[in-house]
Amino acid sequence: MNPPFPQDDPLTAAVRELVSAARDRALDPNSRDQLADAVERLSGPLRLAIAGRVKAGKSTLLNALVGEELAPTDAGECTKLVTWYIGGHAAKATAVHKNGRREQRPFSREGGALEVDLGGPAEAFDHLEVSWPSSRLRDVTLVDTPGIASLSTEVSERTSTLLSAEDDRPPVVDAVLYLFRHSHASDVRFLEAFHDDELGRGTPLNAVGVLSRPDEIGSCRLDALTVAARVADRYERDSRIHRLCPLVLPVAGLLGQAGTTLREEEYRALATIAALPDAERNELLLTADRLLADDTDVRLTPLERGHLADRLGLFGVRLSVTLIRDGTVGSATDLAKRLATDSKLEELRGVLVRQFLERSKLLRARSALAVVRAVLRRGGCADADLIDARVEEVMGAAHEFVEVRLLTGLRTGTVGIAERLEEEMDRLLGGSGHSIARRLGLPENSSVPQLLDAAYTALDRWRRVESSPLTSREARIAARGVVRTCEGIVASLVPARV
Ligand SMILES: Nc1nc2c(ncn2[C@@H]2O[C@H](COP(=O)(O)OP(=O)(O)OP(=O)(O)O)[C@@H](O)[C@H]2O)c(=O)[nH]1
Ligand SMILES: [Mg+2]
Repeated sequence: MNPPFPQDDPLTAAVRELVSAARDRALDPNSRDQLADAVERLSGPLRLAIAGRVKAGKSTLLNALVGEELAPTDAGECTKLVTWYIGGHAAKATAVHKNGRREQRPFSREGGALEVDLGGPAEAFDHLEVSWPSSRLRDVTLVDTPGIASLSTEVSERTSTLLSAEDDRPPVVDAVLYLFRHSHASDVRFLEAFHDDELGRGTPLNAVGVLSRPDEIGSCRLDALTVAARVADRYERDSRIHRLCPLVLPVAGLLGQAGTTLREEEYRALATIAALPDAERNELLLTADRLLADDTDVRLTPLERGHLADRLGLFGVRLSVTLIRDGTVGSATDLAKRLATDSKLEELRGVLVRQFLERSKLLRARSALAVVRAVLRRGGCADADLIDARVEEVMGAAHEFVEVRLLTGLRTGTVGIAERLEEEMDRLLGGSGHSIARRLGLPENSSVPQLLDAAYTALDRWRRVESSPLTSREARIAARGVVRTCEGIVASLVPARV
């Protein structure tokens, strides 16, 4: 018998019961293990992969999100491996072999990032698991992936395998943060592959885009981040990208990482540059090469300047020096705060909470059902018809799944709703964020009466669409889904008013 899970919401409880029933009917050890793992995952942290092209800044962003330098960011054996960072009591590294064998490996942390001694070439392993005591890893496991479209197809394949479902295998992660550096065909192809199937693969609900290394746009000029915000906006509106990942945020991982880990001596070095005479300072900050040159008589060694360039990038050094010079910041703490703000890391955290963590139960339930479906497809479970019918039943009964189905249908053009209503429908169903304010298209700090007013208006409108004789059958079903969403919003706001 299963242990009781009093904290389970009705959806998780139904899925847990269903996956456990399938596990008890598994016809081979592999299917049983997969289903048992799926049951475990229902109560585990959300698995979020950070993916993108080579050198997009994935590992740097992961470090910034954890607030510690963990993931190695230069070329080494470990950057070729998928690495999971899991919250745990003790720090340890486990290499998982291709045949599933797990082996604890020694690691060091001298130059900052973790260096795991794999004891063999990366190709010999499936992935690496790093357990680390960090509160930031409590609700989410971060999965660092090798760059796609890399020189080595083997490495690219590993990443695609992790992120997409194959016929007999569900996806390993629940959600993905996808880093774009610049518009590139392979970015869109990658997202499309991840988006194929409503249940197992990416949907607008489990992919968020990040325009990475935004500080480098336009030769690292001081207005780079403003320009980047416009570029991200354009990406967001690009219909191909929007369909696959509705939000694109510019996030400077390097600045974010520096913002959480800036040291006093780094601040002093920046202040030394700020104090230089104008001509000398301008010359030094002209290009990355000038900053590192050894023919200048600044009181910092090329090594010290190289360190600043690695930690902050040319933009970060320029910005910090400007802020120190004009007196906007007067200490390492001030500067760290400002860098963290400018990096937009907090915005990203907010979006992750909205898009993923608040929906994590749904995403995990989806992943678990995908496992059941995969096992059923390859005949790994007895009473297949019965279990399949239960999957359909659970998916039909949970309104969250209805929303996902409608959103997917909307984006693939199969719900038959009038074009002028599409945008609102997308928003109400949570396509751009799960919070009530986001769904209603209002600012996050709106008052309950404002929200309620908008919710009643939307409810009214969608009831009319549902009952209109001009509405087609498919569109009526879709409108009914939106009405239910609006009713849910109203119901959740009404008790807050009294
Ligand atoms: N200027 C700037 N540089 C960045 C930023 N993020 C990462 N970098 C630099 O870009 C290089 C690659 O960063 P990584 O974090 O290793 O990128 P990655 O995507 O993990 O690379 P691979 O794993 O090798 O594909 C490093 O030199 C980073 O310092 C950023 O926001 N701004
Ligand atoms: Mg990396």
